[in-house]
Amino acid sequence: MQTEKEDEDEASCEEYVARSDFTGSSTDQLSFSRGDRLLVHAKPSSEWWWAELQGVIGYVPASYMSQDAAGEEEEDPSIEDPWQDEEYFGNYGTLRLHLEMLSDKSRTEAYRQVILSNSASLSSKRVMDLGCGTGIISLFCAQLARPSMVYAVEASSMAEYTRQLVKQNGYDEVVTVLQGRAEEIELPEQVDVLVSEWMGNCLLFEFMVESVLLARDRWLRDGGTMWPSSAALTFVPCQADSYYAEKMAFWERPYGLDFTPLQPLAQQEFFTKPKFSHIIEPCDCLAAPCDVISLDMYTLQVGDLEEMKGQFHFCVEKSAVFHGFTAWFTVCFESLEAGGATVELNTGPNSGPTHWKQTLFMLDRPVSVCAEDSISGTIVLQRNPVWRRHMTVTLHWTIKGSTDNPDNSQAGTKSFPMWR
Ligand code: GJV
Repeated sequence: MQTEKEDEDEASCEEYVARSDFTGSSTDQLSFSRGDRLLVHAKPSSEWWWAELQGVIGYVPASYMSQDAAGEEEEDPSIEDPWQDEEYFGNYGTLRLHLEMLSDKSRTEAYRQVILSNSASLSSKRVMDLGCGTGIISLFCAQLARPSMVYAVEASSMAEYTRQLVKQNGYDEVVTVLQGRAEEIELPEQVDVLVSEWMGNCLLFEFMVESVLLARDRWLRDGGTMWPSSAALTFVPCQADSYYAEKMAFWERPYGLDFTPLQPLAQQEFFTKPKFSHIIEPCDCLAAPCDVISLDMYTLQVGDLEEMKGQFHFCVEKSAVFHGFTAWFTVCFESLEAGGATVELNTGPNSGPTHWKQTLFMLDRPVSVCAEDSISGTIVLQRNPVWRRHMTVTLHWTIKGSTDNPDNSQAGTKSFPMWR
């Protein structure tokens, strides 16, 4: 295969310019600097290309490559907005996503509960609701408490309707809708409480949390309250029999024919990226879940988001086929009163369903594990340096057979782009 490629006409290579620095994490990946010109020989997947730099060949992440006209990379109009705001806020300007979020009872009731259980303390407080959407949290504040002012900030065109909803419900004295990016709007004063529903799939995807941190540093008074106050990403090794059967085992003998040559393609197509919208049953968990990343919303810094690392150690509880890992998140809302009850929104399999569901990371090959085996390793969430709402989740794991099962030891590693 390799030699055939080399025989190919030089003209089949394309020149690309690196958009930013990259350090390869294995021997078959190239390292390069922003502005380097690379010759791309092949594009075996949409994420990883086979490229050449100064005579050295290796894999490069496709998202770092830009096909600029020579020398124009500094101000190339083809470099899209790395936040993809037009598309992002365009989507939030329609009802589809708001309907999904408002129909999510666990989510919406959790925020309602936070307001309700703090209603006395919210009296005369100034609140900012960042990314208010249709304004539901701001409306709960006005309906259930007596804040002095709620600033409802929304960048999408939904803000125009939110203003109408506020008026229609008679709360326009309390709720002020500000249309614009939270990073750009001006408030007349700082606030006592910054509330936002910013969590994405696998907690961080979309990176709306960055907007929340920037608003915190600018608009939250010293000693003010963040809602949520903390967040955690939880991981568990799991079986995923039906998903595996549907996408991979299917090719073994459909209609009495051997379709297994398609399995590598199936792996590439279905298991390269995580599966959003997975629903894991508690019985699919092979061990007790473990928090791999914890965020303190008071101390977290924007720079911390570039790379977040965590560790896990699981003790397998039953013999099963280990297909992958499932992730979900929990956020906590501390009380405004010392000693007051904390409200929690848990999106895991032992809590009520939410529109986030769970996120499944499939291994390339399932592994049979037994009770008492251990699965330990690390997780790294690497924010995409170009596409700021995206990230790559890299997992390293080691399975150690128990003393009864010492042969069952192996290690693996896999990187999952979400999505770029
Ligand atoms: N400024 C203003 N509104 C925003 C911003 C921002 N920086 N970022 C997102 N929104 N939990 N993953 C708005 C967005 O338009 C949408 O209405 C809402 O916040 C997203 C909330 C749910 N998304 C999420």
